[in-house]
Parts: sequence; structure tokens; C-alpha cells
Amino acid sequence: MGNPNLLVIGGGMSPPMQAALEQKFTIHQLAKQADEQAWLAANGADMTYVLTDGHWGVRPDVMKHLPSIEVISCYGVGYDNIDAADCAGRGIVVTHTPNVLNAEVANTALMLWLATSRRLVRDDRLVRSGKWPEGNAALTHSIDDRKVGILGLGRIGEELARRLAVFNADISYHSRNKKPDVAYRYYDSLLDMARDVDVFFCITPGGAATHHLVNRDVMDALGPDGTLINVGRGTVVDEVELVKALQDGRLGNAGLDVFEKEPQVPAALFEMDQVTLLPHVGSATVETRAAMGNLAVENLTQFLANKTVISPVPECQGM
Ligand code: NAP
Ligand code: 8YV
Repeated sequence: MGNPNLLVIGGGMSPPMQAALEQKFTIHQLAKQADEQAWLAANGADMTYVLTDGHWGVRPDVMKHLPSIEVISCYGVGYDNIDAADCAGRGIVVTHTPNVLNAEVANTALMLWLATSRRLVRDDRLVRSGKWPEGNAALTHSIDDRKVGILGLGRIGEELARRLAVFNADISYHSRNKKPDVAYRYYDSLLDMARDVDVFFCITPGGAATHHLVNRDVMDALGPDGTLINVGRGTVVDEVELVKALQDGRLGNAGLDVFEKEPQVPAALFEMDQVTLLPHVGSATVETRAAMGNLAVENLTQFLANKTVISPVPECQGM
């Protein structure tokens, strides 16, 4: 019997991952097929393993061609583009890469906040443009001693909160459940938290349950001096309302690593000095991506060896 067929979706397979995987699997890369749908119709039923990433997931038009799948390994912790509940119901194990990226994403969130509040991009542009001799940069606001609210005090959110202590931040959080083991102030109302803080970090998963949680009311509550930093998912923030709130000055500043329709970004944001934009690079360092790659590969190879995995998504725990 030959090696099992592994379908690779998206661009998450690095050369080291490929080298490890081709020892044990026959690899088929969907993006290399001239006609993906025709290829899936002809070959999808032979695929038993999937490697994908958080961006691509396994969308319904792909999933319908994969009746024999046993395990889906997601390179990334967010798996909002995989219907994990449906997979669990069909006996398909879905895995992801939690924890190994906590520090990196927390660092990115901090970087975005610092860059936004201290106008890093604006002032860098001033120097590069040669216009500094025409006048000094306008003053910015300190990042010390701020009231900070975290939407989603999970693995990454807690790592972020630990780092915020260095800036003497007064930390609050909102999530569906109060955490018994943390001393930070809990808000059961997202709106109340937004009213009370200066800086608002969003680090929840995407998907239907969090869609547009950060809406016009939340932005208005954060207010003209408030700062929104989003490193969770673009879908959590109502992007149309975000652009309007920034244009009207109803919301002060925004630092964004994620967007509703990546890689498309509203052009209205490009000219705004009060905004810092990143192309979804929260975990994108050599070190962290290698750790994510190892875990994504190990989930597949361990399943092949003994039908268990290291890091199943919550819906698939205990399968
Ligand atoms: P996690 O440990 O599962 O934490 C998620 C947090 O969000 C929990 O505190 C959870 O608390 C809260 N939450 C979930 N649904 C909610 C809802 N409907 N309303 C309010 N709070 C809700 O996840 P993580 O490992 O920290 O990762 C969080 C997310 O970050 C990922 O899912 C991914 O989307 C994103 N991410 C982005 C990047 C990037 O490159 N920008 C990198 C990694 C991760 P409750 O369950 O109590 O509500
Ligand atoms: C990855 C992420 O860039 O882990 C996540 O949820 O958003 C990022 O770490 C993404 O999964 C790769 O597409």
C-alpha cells in the first residue's frame, strides 16, 4: 500500500514542512492545479488527510469533494474557515496550532499600539520625505498609565496582559465567561468596557458568534480619544463603520493586523495618520512560523502513527 494522500490547501506549507511530510504522505497541492474544482471532482475522494491554514480553511465548495477525509491540520490557531462542529459530527479530527504563537501575536498587538499611539509611520514618513527641516512632528500621546480593555482574554490575551503590566496599564477584559484565576477587572458588557477604557485590544476568534461584535456603538463608546487595536479577526469589527468612525473623528485611532476581506483593505484607511496597517503578520516571524509548522506536521504524522493528535480544536477533543 502507498503513502496516504495529503491535500494541501493554501500557501502554509514551508520547505521544511514539505520535506517532513513527503516522507510519509503523497502530497497534492490544490493551488497548483489548473482547474481546482475539476481536479477536486476527479481526485477529492482519494484524499484522506488535509493541511490548510487559517485563511483558506476548508471551504464548503472544497469540503463537498472530500468524503474520505480523516484529519484536517490547520496551520494557525484560528479555524473559523473550517466547520469544526460538522467535522466532529462526521468523525473528522480537526487540529490547530495554539500556544506556540501566543508571545508573537501579543508582541504584534503591542507593536501596533505603540506605533499607532506614537505615530511611528507618520513620523517615519516625515523624516524620509525630507520635510523634517520644515517643522517638527506634532506631539503624540503616551502609552503609559492607560486604561486598557481586552476583548478575549484567552491564550494570547493573557500573554498580552502580562506584557501590558510594564506600561502600568489598568487592565480590564470582556469575554462570555469570567475567568476564575485572573485579577483583571471583568466586564460582562462589551459596551461598558469600551466606555471605560482608553485602549481596546481585540483578540477573539472570528466566526458567526463574534461577527461585528465591535460595532458603531462600541466605537462611539471608545470615543474620539480611544484606540482600537485588532489582531483577532477582521470579521469581529464592522469595517464600514470603522472607516466612518475614523473619518468623523468619533473614534480616535486604530491599529489593524486583520481585515474583513483580506487581502483587500478599504482604501480610505491609506491616507489616515491615526491608523497603522499590517498585512496579517501577527505570528509571522521565522521562529514562530517554524514552531507552528512543526506542530501542524506533527498532528498529521502522529495521527498516521496511532490515530491520535496533539492539539485538536475544542469541538474535536476526546474523539
Ligand atoms: P483562545 O485562547 O480560544 O481565546 C479566545 C478568547 O476569546 C477567550 O477569552 C474567549 O472567552 C473569547 N471569546 C470567544 N468567543 C467570544 C465571544 N463570542 N464573545 C466574547 N468573547 C469571546 O484563542 P487564542 O489562542 O488566544 O486566539 C484568539 C484568536 O486570535 C484566534 O482565534 C485567531 O482568530 C486570532 N489570531 C490572530 C493572529 C494574527 O496573525 N493576527 C494570530 C493568531 C491568532 P469565552 O469563551 O469566555 O468567551
Ligand atoms: C496565521 C493566524 O497567519 O493563527 C492564526 O489564527 O491568524 C495566523 O497565525 C494564519 O493562520 C495563517 O494563515
